[in-house]
Amino acid sequence: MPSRQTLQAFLATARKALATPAAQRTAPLTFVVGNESADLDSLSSAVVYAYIRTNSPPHTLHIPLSNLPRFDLGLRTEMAAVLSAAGLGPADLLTLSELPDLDPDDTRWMLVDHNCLTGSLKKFSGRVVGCIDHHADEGVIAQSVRPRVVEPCGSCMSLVVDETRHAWDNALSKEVEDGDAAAEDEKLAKIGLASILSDTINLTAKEKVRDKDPKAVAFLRAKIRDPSFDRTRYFDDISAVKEDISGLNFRDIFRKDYKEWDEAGLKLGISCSVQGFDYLVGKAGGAVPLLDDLAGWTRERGLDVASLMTTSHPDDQFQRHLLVWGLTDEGKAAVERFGKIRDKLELETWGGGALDDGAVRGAWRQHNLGASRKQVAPLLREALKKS
Ligand SMILES: *[C@@H]1O[C@H](CO)[C@@H](O)[C@H](O)[C@H]1NC(C)=O
Ligand SMILES: *[C@@H]1O[C@H](CO)[C@@H](O)[C@H](O)[C@H]1NC(C)=O
Ligand SMILES: [Mn+2]
Repeated sequence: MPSRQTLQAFLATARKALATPAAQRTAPLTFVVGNESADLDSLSSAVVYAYIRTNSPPHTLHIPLSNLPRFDLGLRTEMAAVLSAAGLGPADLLTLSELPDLDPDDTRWMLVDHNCLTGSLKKFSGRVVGCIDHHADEGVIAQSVRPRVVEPCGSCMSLVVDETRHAWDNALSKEVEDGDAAAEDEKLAKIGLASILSDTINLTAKEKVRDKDPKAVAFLRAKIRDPSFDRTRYFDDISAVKEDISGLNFRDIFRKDYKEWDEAGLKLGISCSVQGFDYLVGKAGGAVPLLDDLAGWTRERGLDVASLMTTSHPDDQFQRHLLVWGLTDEGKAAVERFGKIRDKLELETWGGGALDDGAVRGAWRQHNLGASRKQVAPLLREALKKS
């Protein structure tokens, strides 16, 4: 029976393959890449799928690529925590920073957690050979590629597990070179479990969870033989890391989960934070230093309107906070227009007006808890339009 590498040795092999000069390569490089949002689901789906496929016939090396620059990997603290539970670290992953300038013809791409290549990877769009994703199908990828699994599910990882279930069992029945097979399987299962539990809030997010989520969780859980492993504690640990931004500076907090739009010639940027205004003001040492840091970020991005949205759960009560700031003359006018269309967000001045200036900057507790950035961004973009 052929053997397989440990997860760490596999990642080292992938790195070596990427560094091999084109003239010495005998076959195209096959990549597995996730969404440019580079969240836990994307990063870990790429690693898990690549490992299973590489260890299944026809044993083509699949290189898992993290869809972000190496510098930004440091912001993905939850991924670092999950890797560490598997005895790995961020240094084991490959990022866009290690991707050489490749001729698209020398490559093949398997997409996970998205179904349309973006950014610097767009030039490889003609070389997509497969896709597993839980976002809406943009219809860009040929119907003929295999696998082509694009369907709603709590986590893309659940679809990866479902699709590779048999390959998984066959691949993992092989002995491991320089390692213990059962231990390696546990590592892989833990990486898989993390994103499913995280994306589905421990399988409780009813509107997101589909049949394949609990099925994948049961499948992965059964591979973990460590009697001390406690699924709930694992979920709690990942959640705690996700919300721990104490080690980040404010620029990193503002760019960790950041999106930008150009609308009517104006630039809007919205940062999301997993800690509320109370925490952020406390961390900054006051409202003024917090606003100074935010102003620095808005200057760096050249924004007309900046927004900061937060989620938090003081005393187990879920809260949303929202700050909107008009920075240029046109941005200030947009914030004024926002004042007329923001009713549905059910806003109440936050902290007695500690972060408000009463005109071009408002900060509120948002009582409409259903409105995430997906709902708030269109309102702000509407306000940017001069009418
Ligand atoms: C990437 O993920 C985000 C958030 O999960 C989603 O909104 C977006 O559509 C995805 N991108 C693609 C190209 O599928
Ligand atoms: C997570 O789900 C498990 C199984 O349903 C349950 O026993 C546990 O209490 C849940 N934990 C949390 C923190 O929600
Ligand atoms: Mn996802």
